[in-house]
Amino acid sequence: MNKIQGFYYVKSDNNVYECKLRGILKRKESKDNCVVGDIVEISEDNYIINVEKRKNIVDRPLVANIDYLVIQFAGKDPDIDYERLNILLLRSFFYKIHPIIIVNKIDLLTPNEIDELKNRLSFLEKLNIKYFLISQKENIGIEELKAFLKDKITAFGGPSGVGKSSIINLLQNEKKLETGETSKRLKRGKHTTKDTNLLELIGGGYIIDTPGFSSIELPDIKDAQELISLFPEFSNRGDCKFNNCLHLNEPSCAIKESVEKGEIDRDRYDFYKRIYEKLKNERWNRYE
Ligand SMILES: Nc1nc2c(ncn2[C@@H]2O[C@H](COP(=O)(O)OP(=O)(O)OP(=O)(O)O)[C@@H](O)[C@H]2O)c(=O)[nH]1
Ligand SMILES: [Mg+2]
Ligand SMILES: [Zn+2]
Repeated sequence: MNKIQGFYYVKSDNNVYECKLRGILKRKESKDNCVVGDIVEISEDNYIINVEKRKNIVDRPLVANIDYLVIQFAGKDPDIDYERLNILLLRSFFYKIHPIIIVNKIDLLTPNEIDELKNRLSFLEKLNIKYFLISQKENIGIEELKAFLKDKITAFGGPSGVGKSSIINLLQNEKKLETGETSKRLKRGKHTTKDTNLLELIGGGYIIDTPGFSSIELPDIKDAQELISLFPEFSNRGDCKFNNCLHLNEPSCAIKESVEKGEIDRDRYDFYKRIYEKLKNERWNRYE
């Protein structure tokens, strides 16, 4: 479903229907009663009569039911920032968007460096997160990526200069995005994508290229238990001695034991502790 000036464009099979919103759905006077990405039911006379429950929704751009968040990095130039990768993962779990990792520019890596990279990324397999090692420049892994994103709504995020616009240009032909040289000295891209884009994929599906998905601001996590829930590898680990265990210094902690046994990645656990400290100091303690 797409919305342009009061009309809603509903795609069904291979047809697009120009629709209006049934009065009862407008009742709320709210801008999010029917948004891009919604799955809707339409009547014979082209009214939207029902909006299905959403699996997620984001604002700026206002889009619902995003299937994947691609978190993109480059193998080199710039190097992968793992802290940033973990923050983007945290954000995708918070917004309930399934994350996918892309490492682009693997043409710049030696076979040894590719092996090291796979090693560093192995924690993703434990989280059931798929990753793609690709090169836009040498056309490596692009077809597999295309097949994976077909018919899905995919948002792209990641630091500047990793080749997001370059990849997106390969996947869609609606509008070409500006790509820039990565500045050697500063290790960041020169031309930054600033505008909001919702682009149709060549084989079906949509891509969203919006700076918001690259943000590394911590989302509005309200307490420690919510933070813990954003670490999927912490679930189903058996019981800690204390049922409100924060998995920090408590005795008989199932999470710490899993870290010792190598079942939970230590870097991920250390990341958890850093974010816990940060949120505790900067947000949760403020009104105590
Ligand atoms: N070697 C190599 N360079 C690449 C590859 N893909 C993109 N680049 C280069 O990387 C630079 C940055 O690419 P962009 O597509 O502009 O990066 P971006 O992620 O969109 O950057 P922002 O819009 O600033 O967020 C450009 O000079 C590209 O030519 C690749 O696979 N290999
Ligand atoms: Mg760009
Ligand atoms: Zn514990």
